[in-house]
Amino acid sequence: MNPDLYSIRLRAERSGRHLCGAERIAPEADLPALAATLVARAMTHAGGSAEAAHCTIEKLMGPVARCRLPAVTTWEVADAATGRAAACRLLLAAGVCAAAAESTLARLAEGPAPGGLVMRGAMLVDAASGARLEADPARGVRVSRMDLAPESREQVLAELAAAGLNHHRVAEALVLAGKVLQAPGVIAELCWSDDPEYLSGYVADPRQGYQRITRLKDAGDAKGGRAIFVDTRSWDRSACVTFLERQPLLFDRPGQIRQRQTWQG
Ligand code: WAQ
Ligand code: MG
Repeated sequence: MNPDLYSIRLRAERSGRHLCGAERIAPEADLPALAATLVARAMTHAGGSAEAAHCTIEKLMGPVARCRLPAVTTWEVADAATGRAAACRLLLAAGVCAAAAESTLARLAEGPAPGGLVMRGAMLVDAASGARLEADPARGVRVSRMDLAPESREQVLAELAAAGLNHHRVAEALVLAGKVLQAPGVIAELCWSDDPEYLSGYVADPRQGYQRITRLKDAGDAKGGRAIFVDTRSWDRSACVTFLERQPLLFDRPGQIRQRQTWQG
């Protein structure tokens, strides 16, 4: 019998704005220590320490599905401009049209929320037109209730670390992308961090998996975000958003991890 599982989430604010959010899925016994870890992260964030933080804990009813993480590829690029060109190419290969890929890259670079700010969640983008579909362009869609499976967490993290993927951001982004790729109607995701010192990002799609790009912006740039591209021809918005925001999902094994490769323009 597996123990009951809980979703624990923390979101933090500073100067009246979203600063960061983090979440885990864990058995009850782990919650006190996890709450401390999440609070510590919010108080030592690169964007300054949190001035307000909200922690939510919620018991997950019923069994939670387990699945495999996406395959990982790492593309080495010389600079951010090459990285963005690579991201554009990978999005086209995933079925996103050129205008949608280009306009979305430009929006992430400018800050996709109103006023050129960073969003709390992800943009939803029509892969055929580039139109934004999220109800609230400041909040976007928050992908939530996903984690590594508690019983295999250490093993999966060790396997990622053995392949040189030991930054906590990689594991977290891989889990998030793994969930995004299973949402109905999603054909790709594009992401880079809003952390001014974390310059890598990724394009993910169901066929190629999680394709890391070593540089998508320059140091000191605090803009970033996520875009989830959907095929609207047979798309059920509410099914897609409900899956992304609410359906619990755990990952209990890594996908294939490919060797680092140099991107040849
Ligand atoms: N759901 C939807 N969007 C989110 C979520 C979420 N749960 N969390 C963050 N975002 C959006 C939000 O707009 C943030 O500003 C943006 O993504 C970036 O978030 O080396 O660390 O947590 O393999 O700063 C990529 C790892 C790291 C690349 C990305 O994003 C690699 C990262 P951050
Ligand atoms: Mg961040």
